[in-house]
Amino acid sequence: MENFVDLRSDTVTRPTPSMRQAMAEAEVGDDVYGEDPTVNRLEAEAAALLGFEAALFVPTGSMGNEIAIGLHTRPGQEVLAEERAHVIRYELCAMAALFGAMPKPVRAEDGHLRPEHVRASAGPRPYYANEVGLVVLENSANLAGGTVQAPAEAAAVIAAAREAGFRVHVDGARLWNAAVALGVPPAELVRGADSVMVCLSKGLCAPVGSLIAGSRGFVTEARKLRKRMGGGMRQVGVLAAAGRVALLEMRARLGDDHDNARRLFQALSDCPGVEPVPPRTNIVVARLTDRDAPGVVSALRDEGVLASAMDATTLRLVTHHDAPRAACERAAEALRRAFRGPAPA
Ligand code: TLP
Repeated sequence: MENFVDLRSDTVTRPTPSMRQAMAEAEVGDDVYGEDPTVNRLEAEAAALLGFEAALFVPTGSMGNEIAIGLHTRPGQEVLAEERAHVIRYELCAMAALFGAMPKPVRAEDGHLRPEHVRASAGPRPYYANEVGLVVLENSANLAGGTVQAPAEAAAVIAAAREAGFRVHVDGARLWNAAVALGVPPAELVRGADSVMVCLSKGLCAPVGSLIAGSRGFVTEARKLRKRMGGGMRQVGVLAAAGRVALLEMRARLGDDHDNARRLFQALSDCPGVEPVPPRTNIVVARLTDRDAPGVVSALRDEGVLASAMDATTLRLVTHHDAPRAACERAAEALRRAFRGPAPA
């Protein structure tokens, strides 16, 4: 993939030189015994940054989301989320397969649930009607085009969920991008929620790792469930060291990725048959009106650009640290070339 501009995802980012150095020098211990000082530091720093009592290092964002779902629901309950949410589309039905929970997908054009979506599932109901246990918010909302939910909007939907007696988990895989785009501290986006999952291994470039944060009691239970799922790790300070660099050094530059996403949006806006969503963060999603997305992905590949087809008609490009301005400008030119000429019949 060396000669390609790889815009499939920000998950393709590689650890930076300072991460590799921190990894080589990391102080470690057995984290199942709670004795890895680097992990303990990372967890404390993340909890403080997110405004929660405690946090837990987990191998992946998916495991973090599923641990939260497992702890916040009982078997037979529903999980209310926007229909394109990662927990609904990309976690292999883990909530059902592992915890007996059923997704309750609802559509919100910009990917963000509103209080009315929550209220529609609340209130008195006969004992034989399905019951929601948990609301999952996603900020930024990946498949909606990296859209962001501002603090007041998040607070309103969280308050509605509280009033209805539902728990709230935030999938903040890219909470950092949302916070930078909105110019607010990350904690303001999750205030009042029961838990949040954040990723270190996407735009922040760490090789591995996510965190879930919540109350001390939640994190105690999360630690047990992580172990039950086979996620108890030993001298994992080697990875947490890269995660600390991610948290401390890599958030400040995310605005560059957002600028580059706007450049790609401009290029796509000039292309026939393409309806891109104006990006607020590092994700550009476009609906294709007269071509199929896999065909466009392969035409772009021939031009040296890697993109993703999220479904038959949705193209996604994600900007990140390893695709700097010049690479994104090349990609913008490639987009213009790929869409030139008539659409295939
Ligand atoms: N998203 C990946 C793919 O799985 C789609 C990507 O390329 O965007 N929540 C959100 C909102 C995510 O976008 C992702 C990864 C996850 C959770 C899961 O994180 P991992 O891959 O660490 O399990």
